[in-house]
Amino acid sequence: MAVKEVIHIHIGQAGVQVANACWELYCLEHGIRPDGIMLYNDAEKTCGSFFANTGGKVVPRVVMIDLEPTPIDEIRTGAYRQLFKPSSLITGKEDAASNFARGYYGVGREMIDICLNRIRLIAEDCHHLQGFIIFRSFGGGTGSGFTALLLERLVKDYGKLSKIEFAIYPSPRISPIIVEPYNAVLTSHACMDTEDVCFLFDNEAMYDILARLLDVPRPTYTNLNRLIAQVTSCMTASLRFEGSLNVELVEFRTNLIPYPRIHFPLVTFAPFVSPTRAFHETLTTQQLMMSCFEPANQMVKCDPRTGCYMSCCLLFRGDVNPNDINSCINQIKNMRSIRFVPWSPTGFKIGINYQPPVTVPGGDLAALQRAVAMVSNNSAVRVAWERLCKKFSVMYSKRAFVHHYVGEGLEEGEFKQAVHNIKALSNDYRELEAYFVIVTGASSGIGAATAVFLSKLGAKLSLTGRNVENLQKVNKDCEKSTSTFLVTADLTKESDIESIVKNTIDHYGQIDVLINNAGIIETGSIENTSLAQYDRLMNTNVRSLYYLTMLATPHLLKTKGNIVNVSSVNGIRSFPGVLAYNVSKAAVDQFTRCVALELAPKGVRVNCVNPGVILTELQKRGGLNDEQYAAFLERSKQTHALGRPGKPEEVAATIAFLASDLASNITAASVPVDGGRHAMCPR
Ligand SMILES: Nc1nc2c(ncn2[C@@H]2O[C@H](COP(=O)(O)OP(=O)(O)OP(=O)(O)O)[C@@H](O)[C@H]2O)c(=O)[nH]1
Ligand SMILES: [Mg+2]
Repeated sequence: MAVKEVIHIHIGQAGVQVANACWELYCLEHGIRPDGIMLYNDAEKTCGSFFANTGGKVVPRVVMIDLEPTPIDEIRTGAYRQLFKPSSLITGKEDAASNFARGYYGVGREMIDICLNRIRLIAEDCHHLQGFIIFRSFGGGTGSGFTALLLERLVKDYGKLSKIEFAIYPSPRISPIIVEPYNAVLTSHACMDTEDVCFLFDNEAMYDILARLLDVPRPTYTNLNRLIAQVTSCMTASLRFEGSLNVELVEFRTNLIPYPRIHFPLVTFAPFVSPTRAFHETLTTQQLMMSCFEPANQMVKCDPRTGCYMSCCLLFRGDVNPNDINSCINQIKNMRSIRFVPWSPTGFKIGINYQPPVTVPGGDLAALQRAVAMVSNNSAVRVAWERLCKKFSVMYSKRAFVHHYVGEGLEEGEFKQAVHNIKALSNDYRELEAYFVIVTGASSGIGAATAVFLSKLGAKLSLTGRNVENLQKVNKDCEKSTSTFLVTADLTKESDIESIVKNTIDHYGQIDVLINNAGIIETGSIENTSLAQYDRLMNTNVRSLYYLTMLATPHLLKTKGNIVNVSSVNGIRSFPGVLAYNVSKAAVDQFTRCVALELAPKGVRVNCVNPGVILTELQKRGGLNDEQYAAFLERSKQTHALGRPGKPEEVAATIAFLASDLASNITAASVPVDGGRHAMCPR
């Protein structure tokens, strides 16, 4: 098979220092001495993609660029000085002073052509160049500014070739540079369309991994960089060794990036075991996989359980059994905390490379038989952007430090555009996380309040009701940013119920929550009720809910969603004068519990709320005139322990809670929202 070459480009201090660690490890893995001589002639270990072979001696296909000399001088005089071609080590005289604009406009422009020439020389030496791997920091002036400039030019010169980036995300705990949020936001904005994939490595996350899991209480850049090298090595093993899946750079893009902007996959690695603990710990393939879903093992601090996955690749190396992987995948698919977007099949892409991991002697990681790097596109990564934008905005609100950038040629408007773009990016991610919720009876009362409440939380709503005009009014009150979809439906008609589910699925593709809210009340006792009344109440309050739930269940099983029914205090207590209503609401409570038990093994929760008197039109519509209604409200002060009737928003809040993951351990519950009325007995 033809070798497809990759050129590494290391930019700025962080990029260059990471190069030290990466190439040290690559050399160890491929049996290459620090002077580039191959230790043994093992065809399996040759690495034509990363190294050019010039007759017994190999030379990394790499360019290192820094606007100042110090970090690269260390390579020029270090242990690996004979490995790299001197012409591929490019330095200027003065750095970009932690200023994006200096790296992009100022000193960067003076260096760009020479860098492109050196890259071209290496590219000309390749037969099937597949792309570039770029290492740099977000926070430095060179890393942020010069990289943006270089990427622009690379796109012009090398169009379709992959540009994959490993970017060091700033941590105030490690670096004292105040303007890093500016640089990070400006560079992310500038590179949005020029890089294909960008893997973030948050210095703080890695610091914590070293301190907590690897017994390195005060990690240095060397420790951090060796960690990055291990993870990178695992991610690129298949590009370097023969006989494995995922052999091309472009596959990262194809497999992980559903939309061009959403190109910041989360990287997780396992196992993190220090050499002193290596004798006690052997992780099975299954334990290894499970650790990939531990936030502590991630390179960015965020909680993927709150986000959703668009794609997921597990890249194994060493002694792993494909059967173990497959059985573990099935287990993972059933975990509630792992949520995929509806349009992405819950497919896990697996790569296995049977070469065991290698570690640097005296390093922080134990040499183990197997390791895994997981790269997944999860929307939770947006918090990394939100953190940056927040810090950016605090400084920018006072225009602090802006003059340094303007002085180097950056227009002030760029600041606004950049932060706007990155905020939009985090909203793009947020959109992907939205929950899709059906609310019946949404045109008034508790249903309307619930719709408005949920819209504020970012839910995508499918609102149903009989009255279009009222539905449209409610829609106006909903947050503009969330989309609502209206289905006019009369729940006493089977075909209307069917169309609620069908239209919602056609429109949104999924259902996460069903809120069965619609219901009616009528007064009537055993002495004056009728079968017609019984049918009306049972049809609207029970039969419709029964049928809608039936139809929605297959979709809720797919999303491991949940159901909230709106019952009443009348479902759990008995009151005279509203007989059919009481019976219907008792049925709703029983229905809730039974369905909850049926669906619990499949991860779907079912609960109901039991409101007391709530200030809505319900009672009036149920047959009370103004005078009677006023008296009823007055009496409510006595019948509710809290001394007042409730508000629709209070019920909405409880529904939202039950529908959310905050209630992940609640099912089959009837939750009174009735000011304590259910507990009161006359005395
Ligand atoms: N992980 C890691 N981070 C580093 C290293 N060196 C610097 N950083 C981080 O990178 C950011 C600073 O950027 P540098 O790479 O030093 O800056 P530069 O690209 O050389 O740009 P200028 O010096 O401003 O021209 C800070 O967030 C540092 O914490 C390193 O060796 N490893
Ligand atoms: Mg520097």
